[in-house]
Amino acid sequence: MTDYQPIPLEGFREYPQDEMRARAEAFYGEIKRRHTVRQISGRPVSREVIEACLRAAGTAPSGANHQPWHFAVISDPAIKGKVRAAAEEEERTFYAGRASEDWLEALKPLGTDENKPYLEAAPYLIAIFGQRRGGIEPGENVKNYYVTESVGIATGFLIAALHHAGLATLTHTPAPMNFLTEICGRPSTEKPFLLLVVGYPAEGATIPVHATIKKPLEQITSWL
Ligand code: IYR
Repeated sequence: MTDYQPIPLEGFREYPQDEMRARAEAFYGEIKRRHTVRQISGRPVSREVIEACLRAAGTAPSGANHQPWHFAVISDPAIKGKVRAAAEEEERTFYAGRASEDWLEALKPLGTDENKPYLEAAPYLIAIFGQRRGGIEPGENVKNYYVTESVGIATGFLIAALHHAGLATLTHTPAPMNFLTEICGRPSTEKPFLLLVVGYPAEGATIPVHATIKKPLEQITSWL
């Protein structure tokens, strides 16, 4: 690892107060239109757009800047089919009894079940992995830190970037997700974090009313 070497901060932009306020409100206005979409169309999406969004995700802060993430981008219909089959198998046991009564109760307003047609319909599935070991340089094998936090933040960036580009996403977390390691050919030092389904919303796509309820500021903050 190289020693500390400072260079000037160049990208930072300061805005006049009015503009700062307007930008903050504008961002909120845009991000609040994001919703998880469970009806995804098969309409193709350009790979360049996905690449740009992944580059944005890759700028996320991470423990010791090790960037402990891997994004396996699946567009091959045969692989999507395998993912769907494996995910639905897990989900069948989940909905048939592995999930607690409380959990199933909590899911009712979402209207989900064990059928996951979007795993085949969507143009892209992005399987996101956290790397327990790695480092920055290719081939490095040092310990990574705050892996879950880092991958979570990068995933947040990715979801925001895709929404900003005009695409819908669905965060899918079949439990357990170990089948993703094998299907994507990832090493056992990586842990599947989440499967992101990406595409355009299907014609007439709906969302649950439940999803529109966002806690007001007073409920999610305290100012000390
Ligand atoms: N993985 C299941 C169940 C599920 C769990 C939660 I927590 C959700 O917010 C949504 C679904 C499924 O995908 O159906």
